[in-house]
This record gives sequence, structure tokens and C-alpha cells, in this order.
Amino acid sequence: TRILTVPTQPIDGQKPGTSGLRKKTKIFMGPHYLENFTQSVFDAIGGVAGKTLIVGGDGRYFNDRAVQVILRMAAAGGAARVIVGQGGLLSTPAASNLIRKRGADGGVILSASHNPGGIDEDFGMKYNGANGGPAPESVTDQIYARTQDLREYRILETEDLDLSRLGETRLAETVVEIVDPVADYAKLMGELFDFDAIRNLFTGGFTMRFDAMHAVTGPYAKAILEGILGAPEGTVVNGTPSPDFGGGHPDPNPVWAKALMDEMFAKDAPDFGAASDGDGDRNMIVGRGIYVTPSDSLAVLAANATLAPAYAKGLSGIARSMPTSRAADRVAEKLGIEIHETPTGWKFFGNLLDAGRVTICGEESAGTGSDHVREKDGLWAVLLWLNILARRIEPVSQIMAAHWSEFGRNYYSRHDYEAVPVERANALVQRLRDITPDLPGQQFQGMTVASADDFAYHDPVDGSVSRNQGIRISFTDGSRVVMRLSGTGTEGATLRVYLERFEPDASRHDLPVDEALAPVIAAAEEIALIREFTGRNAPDVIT
Ligand code: VG1
Ligand code: CO
Repeated sequence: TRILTVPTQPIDGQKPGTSGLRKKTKIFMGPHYLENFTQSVFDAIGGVAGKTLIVGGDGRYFNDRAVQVILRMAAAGGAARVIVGQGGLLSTPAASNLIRKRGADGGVILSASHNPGGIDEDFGMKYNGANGGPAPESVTDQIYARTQDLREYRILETEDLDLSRLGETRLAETVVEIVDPVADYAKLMGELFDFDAIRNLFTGGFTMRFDAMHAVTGPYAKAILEGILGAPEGTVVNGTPSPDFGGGHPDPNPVWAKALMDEMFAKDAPDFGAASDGDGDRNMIVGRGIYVTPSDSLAVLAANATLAPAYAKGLSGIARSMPTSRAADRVAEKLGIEIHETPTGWKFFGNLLDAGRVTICGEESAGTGSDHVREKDGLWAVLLWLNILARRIEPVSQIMAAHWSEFGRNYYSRHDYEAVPVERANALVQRLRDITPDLPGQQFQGMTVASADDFAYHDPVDGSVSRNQGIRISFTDGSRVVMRLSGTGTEGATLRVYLERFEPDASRHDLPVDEALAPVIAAAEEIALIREFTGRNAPDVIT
């Protein structure tokens, strides 16, 4: 083996988005692409010499090749130790846990999350720091800057490692340790939740379906739900990770997890249904005959968290991303704890979690998590729900009805317009920015705008400011419209329109969501001229 120094040129567009760098797989497979970005990450963190890194991914196409390259580059950089999930697999929350548990300096996670996988689909890579969380903007800015002046990278010339064999081996001076991707994570879950109560729930005949969507949570869910907790075999479906996720979108929402939705709304539906995404950080929760929106799930988990041992002493605070509904705010208010509104993306929760200001966080995009790791955590949310169900012994529908009657219901939906030509999407947003200052006081669909701005986040912990995080328009009746462009897509622009309406009256908590939101949807169109700008008559995806 010897270390090669390979001359290279900066490659355009290696700018990390909401969650790392995401591109078409073929772009990542192009000459020097992965190597350039990896070297830029290593350089931006001051090199990897003597450091310990965690490496793993969600098993999508090219995951195995990319892990080998990263290992060789880490060895060339003189890393002391690299801990890799067996087969190159690690869910995002499991990677976060390993970084923390093993005191690593950071980790590289290979995933494009809920985006489809395969040679013609998407691939991604992100760097997490020593706290286990996604690198903050200050670091991703440095990574991007480095991609723009990179002239060479270093890589060890050697054969591929056999990633299927547990244990330690060496690449030059670097110890490579291959670990069971599930073991430490399963142990952590056992420390947080009342596994005995959940086991009793299953023994009592409680039925559940977990759709792993052919993605990374399959092995985790099988080991924990069917193994440790005794749920019957077959509880977990689509449980074997496949490089193209069975040809589907591993995105746990009513559109892409339609099979699960159909089952949960059929006669003889199981008591409880859940799904997770490509890299295991998202979750979808469905009761028999009732879909729980992620925003509501965050609120219910926060309101009931003390039923789980890890949270029995109460929460220090709650954080939600700005577009997430304000259902959680009502819970925080009642509990008398802090509530924080952050920009979209888990990296913005890191400081609040590290500072102990918040215990639970969530995003409307099916992400929920707590201070046990520094990523959102799909199975964690499912297990917290199970813990609550094991203690309350009530159907999900009853828990939701009781929650809404206590706190009021925030009707909520997100409309996505995908693969819109970039210039059109930018023009829409630019026009919105221009008219925002004039919106307060104006009426749309009988609702009066109370406030409107382009969200800027002032991090209360480190004082950093993140601007232009999305247009928010609040109405005097508690309704709200938020619009922003996605930072995870790989084709054109995706416009996300987030719609919310508060309903305090319990006799009006059973309306179809689109009906309850009709005036808000119409107001969004009236204000933003979505049809005109996108050329679309309707959203591509409604969640
Ligand atoms: C989306 C979601 C955001 C989430 C991000 C990463 O970002 O809206 O809430 O944090 O994906 O999730 P955007 O910029 O496309 O709206 V995952 O599961 O991809 O790590
Ligand atoms: Co994800």
C-alpha cells in the first residue's frame, strides 16, 4: 500500500443543502467527485490525522463503493480509527449514537434520505460533528469553500476491505473497526423506554405493522420490535435493505407509504402502523383508521413523554422547525417550558440540545427526536408512541381526539410542487419577498394578515444568524401559510407550501383536512400566484 496524491480541479455545485450534499448517483460516481468532496470535508475540519471517525450509510446504490473510498482517504489522512457499520450500513440516528458513544471526532453518513436510490436516482453524503449532529452552517460553508479551491486529494492505494467481517483490521496506520450496526442503538432504546410494558402490550395481542420501505431500518426494526419486544414475525414488512429501495421512494408519508395507509384504513387493520425512510431518521405514525400528521405527533409525544422512563422528569423545552405546525407550542405553553422555532433542517436543533434548552424536537417532514442523539430518529418516535400506548391502553384515534379537545387542533398540510424550473421558482420567491412588507393588514379569503416576513433565525446559544429561511404569513385567526424552496432536491426546484389553521372548537375536529384548510389554500394561491409561476394546476405531492 502507498499513499497517492491525486491532482484534481474544483468541481462546481458541491454545496451542502438542508442535509448534506445530494446529487444524482451518476454525478457522485463521476471522476473525482466523491474524492473531491471527501477531501474538502477532511480539510474543512482541520484534517483527520489522529482522529476517530464513524462511517456508514443507508445501503443505497454506490454506498458500498463510497465507503471503500472514504476509508482509503481517511487512512491516507492518518486517521487513528474508523468505525464502520457491518456491510457499510448505519442508520442516521445509529451513526449519531455511535459518534457520541465512542467519543468520535465526527462521522460521514452516506444517504440521500427519502430520495429514491439507484444508478439513475440519488446519492448523498453529509458530515456530522463530535456532538453527533449534522455540521452547522459555519462548517458546511467551510466545506463548500474548500471544494472551490481544492487542487489535490490523498488516497491509499490498496485492495477493498471485506466489510462483512466484524472486528478490527488495518488500512496503513488506521484501525478499521467493523461493528454490528444495530447493537448499540438497540441498547440505547432499551435504556430510554419501558420495554417490559411494550412487551406486555404485544403479549396482550396488540397488533402492529412497520413498513421499513426496503431501507435501512429493516434490520433495526426486526431486531427491536420482533426480537427484543416479541412482536410477531411479519410485523416488519419490506425489512431487507435494497440498493434501490425496491424501486420506490423510501419516504414515509401517505403518498409513498400508500400500502401501509391502505392496510391501516381497511377492515381488520392492525392497532398501530409506522414507517421509516431511507436512512431511518423519519417516521410516519398511523393508528387504525387515523393518520397522525408529524406536527401532531410531535405535540402528542411532548405532551405524553413523561410516560417513558427517559423523560419521566419532564422536558426542558421543545423545538420545532419554522414550517412545522404550532401544535407543539400549545403543549409547551401548558407545560410552562421553552419553545423554539428554528429553520428547516436538523442542524439547527444541535445547539439547543447541546445547551440543554430543549429535550424534544420535530419537523413537519416526519422527523422527531430528542436529546438522546443529535439527529431525528424514526424508530425512537415509533418506540415512544408504543411506550405511550402501552401505558395509556387507548386507541390512537382516542389519544388524538383527547389531545385536540385539550389543546385545540392545528389542521395542517404541505403541498409540494416538484421539479419546477429553477428560474420560475426563484421568480415566485423573489416576488413574495418583495410584497411581504406590504401584506400585514391586507385581507385574503376573509382572513386578515397579522404579520409577514422572510424568516431569520437568531440562534440563542451561539448568536449566529441564518436569513432567508422561508416566507411566513400569519393571519389574525391563527391560520398561517409558509412558503420556501427545498434544499434537498436534485432536479429543478421544489416549492413547499405549508398550510395551517387552528380550530379550538372540539365539535369541528373531525373535518376533512382539505376542507378545513380550504380558505388557507385559496389565500396562498391568491398571495403567491403559484399556478401562474409554476405553470401547474395542482401540487405534485400533498402530505
Ligand atoms: C427536507 C425537509 C426537512 C428535513 C430535510 C432532511 O428538507 O423539509 O424538514 O430536515 O428534508 O430530511 P427540504 O429542504 O427539502 O425541505 V432527511 O430525512 O432527508 O435527512
Ligand atoms: Co432521512
